Amino acid sequence: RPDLFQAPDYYLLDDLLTEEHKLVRDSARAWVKREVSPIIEDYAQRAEFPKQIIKGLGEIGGFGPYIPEEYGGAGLDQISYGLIMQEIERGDSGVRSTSSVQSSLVMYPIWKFGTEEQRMKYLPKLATGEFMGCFGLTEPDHGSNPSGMVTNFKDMGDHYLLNGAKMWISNAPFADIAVVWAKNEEGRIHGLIVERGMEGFTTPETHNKWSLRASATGELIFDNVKVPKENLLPGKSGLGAPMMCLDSARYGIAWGAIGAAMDCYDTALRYAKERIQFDKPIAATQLQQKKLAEMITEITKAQLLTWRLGVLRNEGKATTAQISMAKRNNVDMAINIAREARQILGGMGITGEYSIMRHSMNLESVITYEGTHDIHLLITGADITGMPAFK
Ligand code: TGC
Ligand code: FAD
Repeated sequence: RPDLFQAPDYYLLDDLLTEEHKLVRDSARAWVKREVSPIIEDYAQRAEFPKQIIKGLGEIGGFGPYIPEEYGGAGLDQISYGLIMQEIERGDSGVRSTSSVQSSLVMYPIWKFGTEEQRMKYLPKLATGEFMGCFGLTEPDHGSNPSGMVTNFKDMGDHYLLNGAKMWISNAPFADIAVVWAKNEEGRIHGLIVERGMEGFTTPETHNKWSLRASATGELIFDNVKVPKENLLPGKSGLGAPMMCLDSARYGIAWGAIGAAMDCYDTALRYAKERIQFDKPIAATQLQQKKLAEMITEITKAQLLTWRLGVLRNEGKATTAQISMAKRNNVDMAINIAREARQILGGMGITGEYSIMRHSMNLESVITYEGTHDIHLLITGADITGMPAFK
């Protein structure tokens, strides 16, 4: 019932937002209600990404919300960026994935580490969705530990020769460009822009996912791909470069997860008020009230945590560990709410008539990608003890 959606705002958080924040959020919300919610279940069932929404995603600031306007971005602050992610993920985590990847994993590294020529060539077209991008960090044998990657490139004088493979790459099957992280002959990680059509570059799709079905996932295979030298991102090398992109994307996911949780809570609350069993609404029973009361409590805590993180990001003060805490907490919160909300709907909860089961399955990917639930706990552990347990 997307027409009936209301965002829970139990602690009057709207008072902390500017008029611009509310305008940006409300436009994104209206667009999601109109363009995403009515069609997304069907696309998820068919395991297909709805390409017709790309233009609209660009128009609501879903591609590069905080990238400066001179490069085609929306030039917004971090809270607006977060609110856009929240509204998109209220519709579907897979659509938010496309937005996160394009914004924080493709546009951000080109903006931060690219040359002026690279920025002008790619960013305006990425901002409108004329170009779509993907981000290749994960490999078949190196997921949580990307520094072990084996994808590599050699300097051949007038070009680089790229070999290797990336796995689990969102948007890969249809992306026009890929920002790929690979090691040079000295073992140093660099970012390269690989374009569709380069000989030896293929992007086979990953099928049979039970999660994020409306998002296209694939591999990136590099078999002696000749990459022009001007496609190397010169501004930063080492694992820190992709990690900076992840900081930005994980921050957006922390907001996005709240959107998925809000939609589950809202749907469950409405259903519980209307569903009559034993001659009264199930919302009048203590057990269902416990579930709903705990949901709104957890959503409210996540909203406050994330709003504060947004302020810190605006001030340039948010640390990687603070972002990890929010990503981990909020996705875990959302997945638990999805599970409880599904139960409130009884048998109806397992159908595609309602969005909850789709959110629940989607969140299984969200809790794994961009650093697993465990890895984010270990990042917090390393931060507070100074003793990284993953070494
Ligand atoms: P570690 O020794 O900690 O660091 C290596 C070097 O990197 C630097 N660094 C950072 N620099 C800037 N910003 C950050 N956030 C940084 N984090 C690390 C660090 O200072 C160091 O620099 P230097 O000069 O001393 O060499 O690295 P480690 O190898 O021990 O790994 C740490 C660990 C495990 C936390 C990290 O590798 C990690 O986060 N792993 C999880 C992997 C992950 O998140 N992959 C995501 C792939 S992309 C994706 O999932 C997209 S999903 C699609 C969607 O978003 O919708
Ligand atoms: P592994 O690293 O093998 O982890 C398996 C388990 O071991 C996990 O539970 C993990 O927490 C645990 N574990 C690992 N190390 C430790 C440790 N030191 N201590 C304790 N436990 C540990 N990647 C990209 O680069 N680009 C993308 O666009 C992208 N999109 C994705 C889309 C989807 C739908 C999915 C599912 C994944 C995507 N990924 C992408 C990959 C994602 O980032 C990885 O799946 C994730 O980082 C985990 O890596 P892994 O799957 O290899 O699991």
